[in-house]
Amino acid sequence: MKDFKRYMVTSALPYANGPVHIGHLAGVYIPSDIYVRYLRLKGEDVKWVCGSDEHGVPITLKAKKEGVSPQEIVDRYHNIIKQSFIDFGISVDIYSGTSKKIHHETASEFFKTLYDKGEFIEKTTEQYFDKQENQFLADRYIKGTCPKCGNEDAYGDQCEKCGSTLSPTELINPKSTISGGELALKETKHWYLPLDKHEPFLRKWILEEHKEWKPNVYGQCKSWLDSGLHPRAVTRDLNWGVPVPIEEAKGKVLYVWFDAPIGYISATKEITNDWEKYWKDPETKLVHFIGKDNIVFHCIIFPSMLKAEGSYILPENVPANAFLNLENDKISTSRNWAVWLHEYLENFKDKQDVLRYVLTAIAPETRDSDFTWKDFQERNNSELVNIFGNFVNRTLVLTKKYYDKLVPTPNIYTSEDLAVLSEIKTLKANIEQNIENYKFREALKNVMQLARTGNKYLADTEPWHLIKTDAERVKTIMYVAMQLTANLAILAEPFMPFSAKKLLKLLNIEKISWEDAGTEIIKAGHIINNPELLFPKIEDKEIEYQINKLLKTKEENAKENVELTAIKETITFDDFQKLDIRVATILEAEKVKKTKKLLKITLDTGIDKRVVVSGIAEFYKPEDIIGKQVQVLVNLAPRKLKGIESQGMILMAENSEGKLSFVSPEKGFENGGCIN
Ligand code: B3M
Ligand code: ZN
Repeated sequence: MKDFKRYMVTSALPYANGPVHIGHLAGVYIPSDIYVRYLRLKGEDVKWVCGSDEHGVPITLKAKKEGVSPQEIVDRYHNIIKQSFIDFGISVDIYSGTSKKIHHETASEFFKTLYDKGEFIEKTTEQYFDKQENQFLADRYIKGTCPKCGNEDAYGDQCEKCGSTLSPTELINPKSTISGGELALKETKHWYLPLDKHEPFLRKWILEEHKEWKPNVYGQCKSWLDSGLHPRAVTRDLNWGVPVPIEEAKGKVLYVWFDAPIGYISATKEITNDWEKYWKDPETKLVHFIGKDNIVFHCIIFPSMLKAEGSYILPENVPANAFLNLENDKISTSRNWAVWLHEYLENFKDKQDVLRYVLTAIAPETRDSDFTWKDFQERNNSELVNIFGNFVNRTLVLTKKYYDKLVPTPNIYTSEDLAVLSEIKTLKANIEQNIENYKFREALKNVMQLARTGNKYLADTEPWHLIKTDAERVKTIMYVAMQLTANLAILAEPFMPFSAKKLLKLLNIEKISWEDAGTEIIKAGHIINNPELLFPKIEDKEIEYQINKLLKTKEENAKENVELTAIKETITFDDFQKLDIRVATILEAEKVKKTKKLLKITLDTGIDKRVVVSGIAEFYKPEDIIGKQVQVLVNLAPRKLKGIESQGMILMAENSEGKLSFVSPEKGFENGGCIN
């Protein structure tokens, strides 16, 4: 392992178009906070930066919708996010933002350097232009019919029904999602970063030199590299962002993913004149904390930019996490399926550490994980209250009771005492190793193990009985328990800083450092303060309140979905008459190979036998639907899906959650019967 002189830590810049929720905390901000707090306690030279990502199309759209300027949106959410971070003890050295002048200058300069070095290629291509809105559209804002599965709601970059990656020009009947209007292809010139040129370097740097990266990160990089890199446009036709600093590119801005990571550098400039030391000296260890959807940007694109620039160091590690779900459902801002940090605090005042604890204990470090309110309560009551809190409280209360808050002088240690004291050392070493390897869940388990050890030690030695028969022995026991408690205050600090601080106050200790941990920290004769409870119990009714709140959200979403799909535009009877819908019976069904959703179904329509390919495999097993009667649109123009000609469409009902169901006639209807 290389020895580093200093650390530069970055955490993904949250988009300033919404508040932050538990998923953000669990995935990125708590892990990085633990890491940095640990480094600081060790006395390392570390800078940690974050800020809002204030560019990009979603922000401009939100602004348009509300009839305000993008800057207004950005300022609003920047402040909310910043406050949430402060409230939860996310101890960044700076929470900046990418609409600041210093960032515009830094990003602009960075682009200019690459431009002058000839690191870009220029390409003129045809892109979709929304005539009504008078703007080019990002792929996500174009919708149309998927050429592969016929889904009419496919996006310009992806079809969510069949999972194919698309480009907007592949869509049939593309429309603007902003104006709903027609699109025209128009020529436009952009600057591309030739990732293909950097491929050999990336292969060597990641695949050979960074085999220690987390398997999910390494694996994603490998699969990107193996499928071949292509030039990637780093400019956009948009009026919100960092203007491209060349004459020819008037009216264009830098692609948000080009400027955002440079935001890390801009923010560092704001906090130290020595910023270059942190970004350019090979003795600096650069670590990016991110979520899994940002891997390619931090492992492939940003490093290519840094490499092309030439004077920067590259990240030593990119410990990306998977996603956190909420009550078994994907967290979603648009469906309001989230626990928002500012709302949490309204209901659980002063319980930041409980959330920090639970989110670390269930952190999505290797795969997606699930937050449930029941588990939250359970972990608080049976772990924080019963184990950690209980041990600490017993130690403090007994010390007050037996010695009037004075730490007693120990006598000779028994093997039991020595075992406990040496376990502190072992656990400290384990915690260090786990934190340094980004295994924060494990590290937290080590901390809890220390509290468990303390509880067991007291339960085994029973000072409350012994005090009547062997008061001298109790002095040693309480002295050892006190050392354990003080060690807990240090070792738990990175994870639960508020409780650690409170505990230190109860112990009447002012300054701590990581170095002290593992030793006998509190001297005999030291006077502690009056005991107080660290963690109160969480009652059933508090949890029921949260669960009900989520149930309400579910109901509202369902209602809204029904409203959304309720009424299409009016058509005439003649329009309807054009549809030839028949009753048919399913004769055969099988899965279409290499697809998740498609079934190949042979039908008896009463008129003929025909094959239809239908996207229902997630809801029906082939063997279960043979013999079933369904409704089929028989005069739909045939089309090929995965090489199979589909001659019609089975009508399905879709509910608010996207579940599909056949619309079957009552039993035993004759095939070929018309629906009209
Ligand atoms: N703004 C966050 C996200 O994808 C994105 C991170 C930028 S880090 C430079 O949610
Ligand atoms: Zn599709």
